Amino acid sequence: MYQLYIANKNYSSWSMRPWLVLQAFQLPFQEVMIPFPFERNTGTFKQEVLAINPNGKVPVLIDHDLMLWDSLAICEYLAERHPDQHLWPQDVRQRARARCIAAEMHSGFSSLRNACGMNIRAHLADVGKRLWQDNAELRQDVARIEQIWSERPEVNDFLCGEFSIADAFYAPVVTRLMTYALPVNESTRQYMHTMLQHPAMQLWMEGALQEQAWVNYLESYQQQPL
Ligand SMILES: N[C@@H](CCC(=O)N[C@@H](CS)C(=O)NCC(=O)O)C(=O)O
Repeated sequence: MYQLYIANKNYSSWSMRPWLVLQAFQLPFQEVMIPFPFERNTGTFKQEVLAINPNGKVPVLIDHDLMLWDSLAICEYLAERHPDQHLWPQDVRQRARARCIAAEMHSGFSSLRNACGMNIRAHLADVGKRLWQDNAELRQDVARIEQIWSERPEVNDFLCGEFSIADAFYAPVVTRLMTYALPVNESTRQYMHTMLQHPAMQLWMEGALQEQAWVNYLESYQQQPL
């Protein structure tokens, strides 16, 4: 049984990725939630994470005495440990593509990530409209994502055919496009629909919507409701 340490489902996009992989492939795991504090650098979040991971971040996967602290490395490890489950696509060309696009997400799209933080329960269409007008780099990030998504094998497919680690890496983008109501094309909307039908995606989003915690430093666009 693995243990996966995560932060709030509403906000923690890096936690979401390996969680979706574990859940989608029904690998045995126990979720351990360490919620973000109300304000940055307050509360016990950092101490609790540092107690298991010197890098001070989540997600963290524990497998007996092995501790892994990076979302992509965690997914690679799970793929190695469960080769029959095909966490990466079976086809060698799709597998290579899946690795490229997961790596591109892991190391890029900083404008989208910075301007449109994941916030599943929020509705920030007005903010999204303003950002879309003012932020050319955000528009470029979304255009590149739409290009990647449009190259999936069939319009009703996941990014590289069957659901894979690549889809888990783009899952937080699906929620961001909804939260900020960014303008996207028909093919993108179809992929979002495919992802939103996935039971693991639905489970994570239900969990996010049930959370009550307000993390002030991740809510730059709205005030805490009274
Ligand atoms: N490259 C890391 C990024 C992990 C990361 O930035 N995690 C955030 C949560 S989504 C975190 O722990 N932030 C807490 C902090 O920086 O204090 C990964 O892919 O796992």
